[in-house]
Amino acid sequence: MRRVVETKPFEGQKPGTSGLRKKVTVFRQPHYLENFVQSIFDAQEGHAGRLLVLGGDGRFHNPEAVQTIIRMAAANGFARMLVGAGGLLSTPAASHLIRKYGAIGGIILSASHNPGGPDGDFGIKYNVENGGPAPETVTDAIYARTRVIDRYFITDTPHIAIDRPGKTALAGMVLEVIDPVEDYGRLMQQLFDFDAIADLFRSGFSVRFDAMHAVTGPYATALLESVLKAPPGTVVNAVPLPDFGGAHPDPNLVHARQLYELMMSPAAPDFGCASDGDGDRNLVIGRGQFVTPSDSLAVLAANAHLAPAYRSGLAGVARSMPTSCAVDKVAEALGVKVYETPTGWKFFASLLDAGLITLCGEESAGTGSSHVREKDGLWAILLWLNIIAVRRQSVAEIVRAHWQAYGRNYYTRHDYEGIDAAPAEELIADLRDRLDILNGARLGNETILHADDFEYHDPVDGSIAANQGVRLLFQSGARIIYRLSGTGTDGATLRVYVESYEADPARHALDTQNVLRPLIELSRSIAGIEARTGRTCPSVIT
Ligand code: VG1
Ligand code: CO
Repeated sequence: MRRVVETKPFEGQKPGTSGLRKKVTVFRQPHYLENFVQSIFDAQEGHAGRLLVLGGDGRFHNPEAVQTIIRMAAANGFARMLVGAGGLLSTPAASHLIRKYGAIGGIILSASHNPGGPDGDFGIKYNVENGGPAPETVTDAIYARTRVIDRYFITDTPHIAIDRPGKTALAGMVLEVIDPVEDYGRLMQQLFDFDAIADLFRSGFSVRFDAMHAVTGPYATALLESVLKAPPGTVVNAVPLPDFGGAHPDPNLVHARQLYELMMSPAAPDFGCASDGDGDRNLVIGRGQFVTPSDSLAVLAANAHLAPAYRSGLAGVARSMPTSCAVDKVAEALGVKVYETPTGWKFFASLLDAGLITLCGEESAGTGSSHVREKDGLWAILLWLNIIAVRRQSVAEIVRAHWQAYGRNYYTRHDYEGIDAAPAEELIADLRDRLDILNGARLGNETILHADDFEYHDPVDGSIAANQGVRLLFQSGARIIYRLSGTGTDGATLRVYVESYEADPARHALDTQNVLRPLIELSRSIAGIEARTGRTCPSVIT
């Protein structure tokens, strides 16, 4: 039955971040998970009698955490819970369930693209009633609670079977275990022309979807293979594993190397794609043609009207500040507004709720739309396939025609991972201190037109998010941006984003790192990266 357990305040998530991400070893400490879950519940007034959604990406510690959270939800007076069978739900599927069934919110167990396993990472995200990540008012309230918490509620229920769909009663709460794919699959069929995509597959168009042993395996297998009849084996690494098979479930050119190499080889299928741990990111690679996430957002915005859900056009678009300006050109051509937001999906969710935008995305391989309030990996891949099914062109043809029409934004992100937190913070602080000097500075062939620390004013609720990254905007249209990651669990990660614009089609097939080399060198010298961090090169280039 319901038990009250005494506990002590603890260090929860940092204010301003939308989830708690820590090593599994931290989460396994007595009361740690319980404290955070109780802090979430305590911060949500009126949760008694409501519905809660729960699922995760299947990583190590997922099963234990699901058991604990179900017992705590029952003890905290929730009326009903929807839990994905096997404890699985992708982030976008959880967002959809919250919205569709009117839940007060949902708990998603994932550390996204971070590695899993006993020595890997675990995480909890809390999404609110609109299906999106908790806004700062809520995360601040949760944080405040973690500083004073002194008890949590839990039931003594023995192990709860959640392997198969079904309904049970648990200490006054109705627990519904549901197929994690069904509702989401139905939504995708409403948005896209599944007949056209099935025709494309029937014509011999070949796809490889790398699920990276993470949560999208069951989703992609159900939709691509069972519904759309792509040949069996189209989805690889399809079974979610607690340690993702020992790899990082991060769909970038480092961790999805095998897929990249296949796509650049003579054996390449027509379309290669991948998603991350919790299914909200996407990577798209055509035969011989890598698509940067920033370009992907721009191409999807320019072509979305070819899919049924977006036939009547886009209300507006949004990109995170570090994302390349490629989509801005499309918005201009479409005559719609483009919003520039800080990194993180909660800012998009506010614009989506207000109906100001239909499509949005981030350079970190996240793209999404008004259909949910999270980025959605499989959705982006299906939109690409719907567009190809209508245009009947290869990815390379579509991307090159796009550059021809709008110009090309050469773009790269250099990550310096696992550096010490103190010098990383000093590096950013020092850039902030020098903004006045940088403003108008002439550096080689480039002049900085504008230097600032990005500050966002939400047009819907007027809230302000300051210190969102140092921007150097050059006269040529080039940009260099510096910010520190908010999602790592080892030291600090410095992200440097470098971009330049090229209108001339004769210069559209050049090597990105070569084109950007002078700017990359500037980015290193302006911030004194080597002197401050000891790093002579980034650990990940995307
Ligand atoms: C990273 C990405 C950011 C993304 C966030 C969550 O954050 O850069 O664009 O929104 O991860 O993605 P940061 O602070 O490390 O740069 V996921 O797939 O964890 O939900
Ligand atoms: Co993710």
